[in-house]
Amino acid sequence: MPQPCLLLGAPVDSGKRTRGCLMGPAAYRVAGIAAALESLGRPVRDLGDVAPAPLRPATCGNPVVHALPETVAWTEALSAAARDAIAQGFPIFLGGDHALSLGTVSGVAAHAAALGRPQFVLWLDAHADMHTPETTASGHLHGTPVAYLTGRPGFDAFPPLPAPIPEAHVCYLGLRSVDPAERRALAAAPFDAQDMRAIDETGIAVPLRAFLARVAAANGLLHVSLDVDFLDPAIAPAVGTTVPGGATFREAHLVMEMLHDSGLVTSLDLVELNPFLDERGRTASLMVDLTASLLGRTVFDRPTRSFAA
Ligand code: 4U7
Ligand code: MN
Ligand code: MN
Ligand code: MN
Repeated sequence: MPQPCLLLGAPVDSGKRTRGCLMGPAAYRVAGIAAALESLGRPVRDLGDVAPAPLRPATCGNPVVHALPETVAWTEALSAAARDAIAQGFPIFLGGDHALSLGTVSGVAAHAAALGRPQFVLWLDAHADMHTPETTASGHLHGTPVAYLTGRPGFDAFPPLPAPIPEAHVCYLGLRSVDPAERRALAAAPFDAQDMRAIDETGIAVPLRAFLARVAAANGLLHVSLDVDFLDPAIAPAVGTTVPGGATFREAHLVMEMLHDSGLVTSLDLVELNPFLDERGRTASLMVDLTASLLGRTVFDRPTRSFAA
Protein backbone atom coordinates (compact mmCIF):
# COMPACT_ATOMS: atom_id res chain seq x y z
CA MET A 1 0.00 0.00 0.00
CA PRO A 2 1.51 3.39 -0.94
CA GLN A 3 1.84 5.99 1.80
CA PRO A 4 -1.40 7.93 2.33
CA CYS A 5 -1.61 11.51 1.12
CA LEU A 6 -2.58 13.72 4.04
CA LEU A 7 -4.35 16.95 3.12
CA LEU A 8 -3.92 19.76 5.65
CA GLY A 9 -5.60 23.10 5.00
CA ALA A 10 -3.48 26.09 6.01
CA PRO A 11 -5.70 29.15 5.42
CA VAL A 12 -2.91 31.61 6.25
CA ASP A 13 -3.64 35.15 5.03
CA SER A 14 -1.35 37.16 7.34
CA GLY A 15 1.76 37.13 5.13
CA LYS A 16 0.76 40.17 3.06
CA ARG A 17 -1.86 42.91 2.92
CA THR A 18 -3.97 41.66 -0.03
CA ARG A 19 -6.56 39.24 1.36
CA GLY A 20 -7.93 36.09 -0.23
CA CYS A 21 -5.45 33.23 0.25
CA LEU A 22 -7.53 32.03 3.19
CA MET A 23 -9.96 30.68 0.59
CA GLY A 24 -7.24 28.50 -0.95
CA PRO A 25 -7.91 25.24 0.95
CA ALA A 26 -11.60 25.36 0.01
CA ALA A 27 -10.74 26.02 -3.64
CA TYR A 28 -8.41 22.99 -3.82
CA ARG A 29 -11.11 20.81 -2.28
CA VAL A 30 -13.72 22.11 -4.74
CA ALA A 31 -11.26 21.56 -7.62
CA GLY A 32 -11.19 17.89 -6.62
CA ILE A 33 -7.72 17.37 -5.19
CA ALA A 34 -8.74 14.31 -3.13
CA ALA A 35 -10.42 12.53 -6.05
CA ALA A 36 -7.50 13.34 -8.37
CA LEU A 37 -5.04 11.66 -6.00
CA GLU A 38 -7.35 8.72 -5.24
CA SER A 39 -7.63 8.05 -8.97
CA LEU A 40 -3.86 7.44 -8.93
CA GLY A 41 -4.33 4.68 -6.37
CA ARG A 42 -3.20 6.77 -3.40
CA PRO A 43 -5.17 6.59 -0.17
CA VAL A 44 -6.13 10.15 0.81
CA ARG A 45 -7.00 11.45 4.26
CA ASP A 46 -8.25 15.01 4.55
CA LEU A 47 -7.27 16.16 8.03
CA GLY A 48 -9.23 19.42 7.68
CA ASP A 49 -7.82 22.88 8.33
CA VAL A 50 -5.13 23.61 10.91
CA ALA A 51 -6.02 26.43 13.35
CA PRO A 52 -3.49 29.04 14.48
CA ALA A 53 -2.10 28.94 18.04
CA PRO A 54 -3.52 31.53 20.46
CA LEU A 55 -2.42 35.08 19.61
CA ARG A 56 0.24 36.59 21.83
CA PRO A 57 1.78 40.04 21.59
CA ALA A 58 4.86 40.06 19.35
CA THR A 59 6.99 42.95 18.18
CA CYS A 60 10.06 43.59 16.07
CA GLY A 61 12.23 46.60 15.26
CA ASN A 62 10.78 47.23 11.77
CA PRO A 63 7.51 49.21 12.00
CA VAL A 64 6.29 48.22 8.51
CA VAL A 65 6.03 44.51 9.40
CA HIS A 66 2.43 43.40 8.91
CA ALA A 67 0.50 41.00 11.19
CA LEU A 68 3.49 39.64 13.10
CA PRO A 69 1.50 38.04 15.98
CA GLU A 70 -0.81 36.24 13.51
CA THR A 71 2.09 34.82 11.49
CA VAL A 72 3.91 33.73 14.66
CA ALA A 73 0.73 31.94 15.80
CA TRP A 74 0.45 30.13 12.45
CA THR A 75 4.12 29.16 12.53
CA GLU A 76 3.71 27.56 15.93
CA ALA A 77 0.62 25.55 14.95
CA LEU A 78 1.78 24.52 11.47
CA SER A 79 5.20 23.41 12.64
CA ALA A 80 3.61 21.02 15.14
CA ALA A 81 1.01 19.83 12.60
CA ALA A 82 3.66 19.20 9.94
CA ARG A 83 5.94 17.30 12.27
CA ASP A 84 3.05 15.12 13.31
CA ALA A 85 1.73 14.57 9.76
CA ILE A 86 5.00 13.62 8.09
CA ALA A 87 5.41 10.77 10.55
CA GLN A 88 2.15 9.30 9.17
CA GLY A 89 2.23 9.87 5.42
CA PHE A 90 2.84 12.33 2.63
CA PRO A 91 1.58 15.73 3.80
CA ILE A 92 0.19 18.23 1.28
CA PHE A 93 -0.33 21.67 2.80
CA LEU A 94 -3.13 23.54 1.07
CA GLY A 95 -2.37 27.27 1.41
CA GLY A 96 -2.69 29.92 2.30
CA ASP A 97 0.06 32.42 1.55
CA HIS A 98 3.76 31.55 1.63
CA ALA A 99 4.12 32.59 5.29
CA LEU A 100 2.73 29.12 6.02
CA SER A 101 6.11 27.62 5.04
CA LEU A 102 7.74 29.16 8.12
CA GLY A 103 5.77 26.49 9.97
CA THR A 104 5.40 23.56 7.57
CA VAL A 105 9.05 23.39 6.57
CA SER A 106 10.38 23.90 10.10
CA GLY A 107 8.14 21.01 11.17
CA VAL A 108 9.22 18.56 8.48
CA ALA A 109 12.88 19.54 9.01
CA ALA A 110 12.53 18.73 12.71
CA HIS A 111 11.26 15.28 11.73
CA ALA A 112 14.20 14.75 9.34
CA ALA A 113 16.66 15.77 12.06
CA ALA A 114 15.07 13.26 14.45
CA LEU A 115 15.56 10.54 11.80
CA GLY A 116 19.18 11.66 11.35
CA ARG A 117 18.54 12.45 7.66
CA PRO A 118 19.24 15.74 5.86
CA GLN A 119 16.31 17.91 4.75
CA PHE A 120 16.36 19.42 1.25
CA VAL A 121 13.94 22.03 -0.11
CA LEU A 122 12.91 22.83 -3.69
CA TRP A 123 11.55 26.40 -3.81
CA LEU A 124 9.49 26.92 -7.00
CA ASP A 125 8.88 30.67 -7.00
CA ALA A 126 9.40 33.94 -8.88
CA HIS A 127 10.74 35.34 -5.59
CA ALA A 128 13.57 34.34 -3.26
CA ASP A 129 11.52 34.85 -0.04
CA MET A 130 14.87 35.64 1.62
CA HIS A 131 13.96 38.78 3.57
CA THR A 132 14.16 38.94 7.34
CA PRO A 133 11.70 40.99 9.40
CA GLU A 134 14.50 43.59 9.50
CA THR A 135 15.23 43.80 5.74
CA THR A 136 11.70 43.63 4.32
CA ALA A 137 10.53 46.93 2.80
CA SER A 138 6.96 45.75 2.17
CA GLY A 139 6.60 44.27 5.67
CA HIS A 140 5.07 41.18 4.07
CA LEU A 141 6.21 38.10 5.92
CA HIS A 142 5.35 35.77 2.99
CA GLY A 143 8.63 37.11 1.62
CA THR A 144 10.68 35.70 4.55
CA PRO A 145 10.37 31.91 4.96
CA VAL A 146 13.68 30.86 3.36
CA ALA A 147 15.60 33.26 5.62
CA TYR A 148 13.92 31.81 8.71
CA LEU A 149 14.38 28.20 7.62
CA THR A 150 18.09 28.66 6.94
CA GLY A 151 18.63 30.20 10.37
CA ARG A 152 19.13 33.89 9.59
CA PRO A 153 18.95 36.36 12.51
CA GLY A 154 16.01 38.74 13.05
CA PHE A 155 13.30 36.18 13.77
CA ASP A 156 13.33 36.57 17.58
CA ALA A 157 9.53 36.88 17.70
CA PHE A 158 9.19 33.40 16.10
CA PRO A 159 9.54 29.96 17.68
CA PRO A 160 13.20 28.94 17.87
CA LEU A 161 14.00 26.97 14.72
CA PRO A 162 14.35 23.28 15.64
CA ALA A 163 16.61 22.28 12.72
CA PRO A 164 18.09 24.95 10.41
CA ILE A 165 18.40 23.88 6.76
CA PRO A 166 21.87 24.31 5.19
CA GLU A 167 21.77 26.84 2.33
CA ALA A 168 23.25 24.27 -0.06
CA HIS A 169 20.16 22.11 0.52
CA VAL A 170 17.86 24.80 -0.91
CA CYS A 171 17.29 24.84 -4.68
CA TYR A 172 15.35 27.65 -6.33
CA LEU A 173 13.83 27.37 -9.78
CA GLY A 174 12.04 30.25 -11.48
CA LEU A 175 13.59 33.34 -9.84
CA ARG A 176 12.80 36.59 -11.61
CA SER A 177 12.01 39.14 -8.87
CA VAL A 178 14.74 39.37 -6.25
CA ASP A 179 15.24 42.49 -4.09
CA PRO A 180 18.75 43.92 -3.47
CA ALA A 181 18.95 42.68 0.16
CA GLU A 182 17.89 39.21 -1.01
CA ARG A 183 20.42 39.26 -3.83
CA ARG A 184 23.19 39.97 -1.31
CA ALA A 185 21.97 37.16 0.96
CA LEU A 186 21.86 34.69 -1.95
CA ALA A 187 25.35 35.69 -3.12
CA ALA A 188 26.86 35.26 0.34
CA ALA A 189 25.84 31.62 0.87
CA PRO A 190 25.89 28.42 -1.24
CA PHE A 191 22.23 28.43 -2.35
CA ASP A 192 21.44 26.53 -5.56
CA ALA A 193 19.64 29.53 -7.08
CA GLN A 194 18.44 29.23 -10.69
CA ASP A 195 16.80 32.23 -12.31
CA MET A 196 14.58 32.16 -15.41
CA ARG A 197 17.54 33.09 -17.58
CA ALA A 198 19.38 29.90 -16.53
CA ILE A 199 16.26 27.89 -17.33
CA ASP A 200 15.99 29.56 -20.75
CA GLU A 201 19.58 28.67 -21.54
CA THR A 202 19.63 25.00 -20.50
CA GLY A 203 16.02 23.98 -20.13
CA ILE A 204 14.52 23.29 -16.73
CA ALA A 205 15.50 19.61 -16.57
CA VAL A 206 19.25 20.24 -16.30
CA PRO A 207 19.38 22.12 -12.97
CA LEU A 208 16.57 19.99 -11.51
CA ARG A 209 18.33 16.74 -12.41
CA ALA A 210 21.57 17.97 -10.78
CA PHE A 211 19.73 18.92 -7.59
CA LEU A 212 17.86 15.60 -7.40
CA ALA A 213 21.15 13.75 -7.78
CA ARG A 214 22.46 15.62 -4.72
CA VAL A 215 19.34 14.80 -2.69
CA ALA A 216 19.59 11.13 -3.62
CA ALA A 217 23.32 10.93 -2.86
CA ALA A 218 22.69 12.35 0.63
CA ASN A 219 19.67 10.08 1.29
CA GLY A 220 17.75 13.29 1.99
CA LEU A 221 14.11 14.08 2.53
CA LEU A 222 12.78 16.55 -0.05
CA HIS A 223 10.15 19.19 0.63
CA VAL A 224 8.68 21.00 -2.40
CA SER A 225 7.23 24.48 -1.91
CA LEU A 226 5.19 25.46 -4.98
CA ASP A 227 4.27 29.16 -5.15
CA VAL A 228 1.57 29.89 -7.77
CA ASP A 229 3.74 32.75 -9.08
CA PHE A 230 6.37 30.22 -10.22
CA LEU A 231 3.92 29.77 -13.12
CA ASP A 232 3.42 32.34 -15.83
CA PRO A 233 0.51 34.65 -14.93
CA ALA A 234 -1.05 33.88 -18.33
CA ILE A 235 -1.79 30.32 -17.15
CA ALA A 236 -2.09 31.06 -13.41
CA PRO A 237 -3.79 34.41 -12.82
CA ALA A 238 -5.00 33.74 -9.25
CA VAL A 239 -2.09 35.32 -7.39
CA GLY A 240 -1.46 38.71 -5.79
CA THR A 241 2.16 39.00 -6.87
CA THR A 242 2.17 38.34 -10.63
CA VAL A 243 5.55 38.52 -12.37
CA PRO A 244 5.70 38.01 -16.16
CA GLY A 245 7.99 35.42 -17.69
CA GLY A 246 7.16 32.48 -15.45
CA ALA A 247 7.24 28.74 -16.00
CA THR A 248 5.12 27.41 -18.83
CA PHE A 249 2.49 24.69 -18.51
CA ARG A 250 4.94 22.21 -20.02
CA GLU A 251 7.93 23.25 -17.88
CA ALA A 252 5.86 23.01 -14.70
CA HIS A 253 4.52 19.58 -15.63
CA LEU A 254 7.99 18.33 -16.50
CA VAL A 255 9.25 19.42 -13.08
CA MET A 256 6.44 17.52 -11.37
CA GLU A 257 6.97 14.42 -13.52
CA MET A 258 10.70 14.35 -12.82
CA LEU A 259 9.99 14.81 -9.11
CA HIS A 260 7.66 11.83 -9.24
CA ASP A 261 10.16 9.66 -11.10
CA SER A 262 12.84 10.51 -8.52
CA GLY A 263 10.80 9.00 -5.68
CA LEU A 264 12.45 11.57 -3.38
CA VAL A 265 9.65 14.00 -2.47
CA THR A 266 8.34 13.60 1.08
CA SER A 267 6.14 16.71 1.57
CA LEU A 268 4.54 19.52 -0.44
CA ASP A 269 3.23 23.08 0.05
CA LEU A 270 0.75 24.60 -2.41
CA VAL A 271 0.93 28.33 -1.68
CA GLU A 272 -0.26 31.79 -2.71
CA LEU A 273 -3.43 30.74 -4.54
CA ASN A 274 -5.90 33.64 -4.18
CA PRO A 275 -9.24 32.25 -5.42
CA PHE A 276 -10.74 35.76 -5.30
CA LEU A 277 -8.48 36.61 -8.26
CA ASP A 278 -9.05 33.39 -10.22
CA GLU A 279 -10.84 32.97 -13.56
CA ARG A 280 -13.46 30.24 -13.30
CA GLY A 281 -11.18 28.16 -11.06
CA ARG A 282 -8.52 27.62 -13.70
CA THR A 283 -5.54 28.31 -11.41
CA ALA A 284 -6.86 26.03 -8.67
CA SER A 285 -7.45 23.29 -11.25
CA LEU A 286 -3.95 23.72 -12.70
CA MET A 287 -2.41 23.43 -9.22
CA VAL A 288 -4.41 20.21 -8.68
CA ASP A 289 -3.19 18.85 -12.05
CA LEU A 290 0.42 19.64 -11.13
CA THR A 291 -0.03 17.87 -7.79
CA ALA A 292 -1.42 14.83 -9.61
CA SER A 293 1.65 14.79 -11.89
CA LEU A 294 3.91 14.93 -8.84
CA LEU A 295 2.07 11.89 -7.49
CA GLY A 296 2.34 9.89 -10.68
CA ARG A 297 -0.23 10.95 -13.27
CA THR A 298 1.43 10.31 -16.63
CA VAL A 299 0.83 9.14 -20.16
CA PHE A 300 3.40 6.32 -19.99
CA ASP A 301 4.81 4.95 -16.77
CA ARG A 302 8.53 5.28 -16.38
CA PRO A 303 10.65 3.43 -13.85
CA THR A 304 11.89 5.23 -10.75
CA ARG A 305 15.12 6.97 -11.72
CA SER A 306 17.99 7.88 -9.48
CA PHE A 307 19.00 10.94 -11.55
CA ALA A 308 22.55 10.12 -10.49
CA ALA A 309 25.11 11.55 -12.91
B1 4U7 B 1 6.00 35.34 -2.26
C1 4U7 B 1 8.74 41.09 -2.28
F1 4U7 B 1 9.21 43.33 -2.72
N1 4U7 B 1 10.11 40.62 -2.38
O1 4U7 B 1 9.34 41.36 0.00
C2 4U7 B 1 8.46 41.51 -0.84
F2 4U7 B 1 8.93 42.04 -4.43
O2 4U7 B 1 5.69 34.32 -1.26
C3 4U7 B 1 7.78 40.07 -2.76
O3 4U7 B 1 7.09 34.73 -3.08
C4 4U7 B 1 7.57 38.90 -1.85
O4 4U7 B 1 4.87 35.58 -3.14
C5 4U7 B 1 6.77 37.79 -2.48
O5 4U7 B 1 7.35 42.00 -0.59
C6 4U7 B 1 6.48 36.69 -1.53
C7 4U7 B 1 8.56 42.29 -3.19
MN1 MN C 1 6.81 32.67 -2.35
MN1 MN D 1 6.41 34.34 -5.10
MN1 MN E 1 3.04 35.92 -3.89
